Amino acid sequence: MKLLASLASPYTRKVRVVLVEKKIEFDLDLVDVAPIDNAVNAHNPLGKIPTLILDDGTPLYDSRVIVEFLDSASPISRLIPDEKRDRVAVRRWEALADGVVDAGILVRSESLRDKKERSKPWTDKQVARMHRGMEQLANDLGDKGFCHADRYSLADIALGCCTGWLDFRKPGDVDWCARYATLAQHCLRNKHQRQRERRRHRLHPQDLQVHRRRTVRAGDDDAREEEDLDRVALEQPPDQARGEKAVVEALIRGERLRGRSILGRGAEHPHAARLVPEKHLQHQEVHM
Ligand SMILES: N[C@@H](CCC(=O)N[C@@H](CS)C(=O)NCC(=O)O)C(=O)O
Repeated sequence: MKLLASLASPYTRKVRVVLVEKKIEFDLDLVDVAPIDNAVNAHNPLGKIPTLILDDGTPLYDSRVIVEFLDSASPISRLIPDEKRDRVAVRRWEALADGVVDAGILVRSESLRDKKERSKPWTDKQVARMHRGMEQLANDLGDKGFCHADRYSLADIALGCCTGWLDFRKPGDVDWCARYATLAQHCLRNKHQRQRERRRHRLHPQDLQVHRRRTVRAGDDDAREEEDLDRVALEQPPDQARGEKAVVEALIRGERLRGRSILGRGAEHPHAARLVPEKHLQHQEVHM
């Protein structure tokens, strides 16, 4: 599958982190969505990124639909709970974090217009919306380690992409992470914890298994820091990646997995059974 993306896009980053957490292999195509005619229009009438193109050519958008698809496509690292109320709570975190980013993007776009064309009341309204959103996120987080139910979920990813982007672009010239320090700390804590987990499994950069191909270069140098974070997240041991890859590929093809039969070569995939217990392998289907 192929992700049409830009390295600086916070919504795309959310999808990239989910792909990495789910250990799903993908190609990354960097596209420039600024021109009226761009490479995304042919796949997504809205001309927006992220757009995910499945192996059969089906395009998926927007980021919330894509993450839902990816989470249901593989049982590895479930990020959206099954239980309805938990599910809604996690999706609400995502909606709020994305909503703050939506307002931040409007502020940034306005600031890029010619000075005499800018509207201060419009910018003020969006900045006020961002502050209300950040306050709500900070209140909801309190002193908890994770956004929802004491475990890492899509809510933590969405929050991390939100504060990461605010720190990167600083829309409205506000130092958002200094102002909402608990939110920034949550993201840093999560990032370091996940880096430690990967180190504990003795992962090295040369073990990188997810191949990233760039067919179009957007030339956004500002995004180098974003790329570094993903590079850390992309590390995983090769044998584990191979075992998981077999499972994930089968699931994405829509095959119903039963026990270990689809893996067949259990000995060649020592991690597959551990990572995907039989009870999880049953009744698994790709939901579109
Ligand atoms: N709600 C969408 C937002 C996507 C979005 O606005 N992406 C921006 C990049 S960060 C984009 O493609 N903008 C192009 C444009 O508006 O022309 C999602 O979650 O995927």
